Amino acid sequence: MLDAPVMQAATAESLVHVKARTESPPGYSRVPVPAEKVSWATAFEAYAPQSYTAPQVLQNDLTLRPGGWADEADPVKTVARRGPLRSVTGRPIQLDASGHPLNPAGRTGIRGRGLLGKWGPNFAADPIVTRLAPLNGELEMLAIRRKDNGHWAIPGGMVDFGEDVSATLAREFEEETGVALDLSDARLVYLGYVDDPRNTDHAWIESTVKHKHLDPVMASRIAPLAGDDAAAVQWLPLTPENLARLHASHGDFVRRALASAAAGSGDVGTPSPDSNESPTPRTR
Ligand code: RP5
Repeated sequence: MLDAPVMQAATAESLVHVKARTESPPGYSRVPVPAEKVSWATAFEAYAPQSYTAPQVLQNDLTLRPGGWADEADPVKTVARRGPLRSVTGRPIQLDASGHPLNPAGRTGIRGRGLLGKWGPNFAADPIVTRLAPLNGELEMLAIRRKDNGHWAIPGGMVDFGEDVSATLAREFEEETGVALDLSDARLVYLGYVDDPRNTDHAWIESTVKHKHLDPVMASRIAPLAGDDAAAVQWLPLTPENLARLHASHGDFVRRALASAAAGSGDVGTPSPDSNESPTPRTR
């Protein structure tokens, strides 16, 4: 069962996005959405965004192609096939008049699915693994540099069809960093919406984020090596500057992990005060 603080985080603080309406991966052309017009509850008569769904998404329609990983082009057919769409927290997803799922964080300036395969929530898993640096005791996270935008990130990824999210956490961690690690005791720190640059009005990423802190012996036993999906891997010092530059909502996720550890066992050492501040509703 989910605990109350996590549910609260997933349904309130996280539902404000900035990157999902200001950053545009290749192929995306977003119309501007002023902060005061983000909410679907606010009238925005002039709002007429383009629709974009990447060719590789359309080519991987799982109802047409064996081994495909994307929903069909018509979201009405998707709901008929999959049943009502639900968020990772179990909350029902709202549909617009034409049957398109509505991004729970509001307008993004673009319709369609962009680079995302699923209508509505696309589920991801993010394993945060930390240690204290052997030389200076600084708190660090094993991070990867993403190939798509060059940003440092948690070594996470998408949940495969039918895959248990705990399996995704370990699989993605190993694929991205080359380290096979038992994450069964990792602590759940966040469940919900991700402010990802690929999000659209009708398709977005939601994640399960877990944290594990390695003691010096465990940390010394692993030898990270960047996998195919990563341009680089390294122990990244968790300074405020580095947290602010992380991909998507990953800086917020790490802050939540550190706050949660500090409130619980406090077994991650003492990060700098700024990197251990309480999560804010939206920082990017
Ligand atoms: C992020 O994108 C999620 O938090 C997760 O880390 C990642 C999943 O996408 P891919 O890495 O598979 O592209 O927003």
